[in-house]
Amino acid sequence: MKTIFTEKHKLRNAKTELYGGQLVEPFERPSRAEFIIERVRQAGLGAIVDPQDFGLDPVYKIHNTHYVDFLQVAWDHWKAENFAGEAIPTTWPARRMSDRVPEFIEGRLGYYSMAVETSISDGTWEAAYWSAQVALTGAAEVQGGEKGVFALCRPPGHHSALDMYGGYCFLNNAAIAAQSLLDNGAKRVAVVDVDFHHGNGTQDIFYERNDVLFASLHGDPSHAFPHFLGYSEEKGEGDGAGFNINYPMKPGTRFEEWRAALADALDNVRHFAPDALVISLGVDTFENDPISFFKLKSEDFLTYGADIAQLQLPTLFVMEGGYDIDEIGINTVNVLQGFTGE
Ligand code: SP5
Ligand code: ZN
Repeated sequence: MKTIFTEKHKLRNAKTELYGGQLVEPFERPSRAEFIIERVRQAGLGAIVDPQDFGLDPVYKIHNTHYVDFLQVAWDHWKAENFAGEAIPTTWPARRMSDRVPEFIEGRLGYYSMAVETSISDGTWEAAYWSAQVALTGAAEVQGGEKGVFALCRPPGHHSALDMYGGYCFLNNAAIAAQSLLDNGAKRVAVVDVDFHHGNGTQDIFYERNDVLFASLHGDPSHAFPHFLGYSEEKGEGDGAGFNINYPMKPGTRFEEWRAALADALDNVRHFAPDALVISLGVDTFENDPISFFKLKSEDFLTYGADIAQLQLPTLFVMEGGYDIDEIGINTVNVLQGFTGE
């Protein structure tokens, strides 16, 4: 299996995350991708390929221009204010407030964010741009006839929506890739999100559409980030009614139960009969993940990779979360090796 990867991910290197009332080193850090690519090499998974540059047009199919413009200048505007730390919002348009976009950077950060842990820092935009290009290159490889491709995206994407960042995500790489598959010949695409967290951005983006089936397995939002989306009664609207499927699961969920939810999701994919499958691949379902509460073991990742392969669909794996740095390479590559069966 080919891996699409660029060292440009390192440009995303924020120093601070607001966690438990303190500024800590971000969980979403450059070493994550370094450990994954090291394991890809060690396991002999296949060729490691640089992304092509598809420009911003495919990004604008998913995100609006005023949001993308904001991402490109946010750090410069923040820096111009001579604040001591990284760009972190402090105020939001909560219930019954105005939806106007403020001019001052603190107001803009609040307007465009869905969570505060994700500091914006120098290089964030460039890394996010290339992360989307990694996903787009993966989509092109899948359409070129590859059975399975690994887009080693960093930063991740599934919490990002039309005009919204947060949850360590800026551009929704999986959604951008799914749309590109559709724009280049696929009639239907399924996105299955196996990251521990609900893929709120991807759900939101495709909620009223029937050409993309979205299924997400995740920690019950009543107990887990992003807290405000991901309940089972969210099934899609309008043309999209019935094309959004959520599997929220309780703290302490083990592989047996998780695997049964995956089997149901994959049954729905089979019934949908898509031309291609995108897997939002987060390995924060691991038992030792520092911010999550599922109990998957390393060998379980191999097992479910093989379950996904049973669909026999052209499949693009898009990297999302996973924060246990020691095992992130093993767990991620286990899914891919389970898929290829090698
Ligand atoms: C892509 C991805 O996995 N994003 C996740 C972002 C989660 N950020 C908020 C984490 C808050 C965790 N609180 C957990 C308390 C555990 N004791
Ligand atoms: Zn996650």
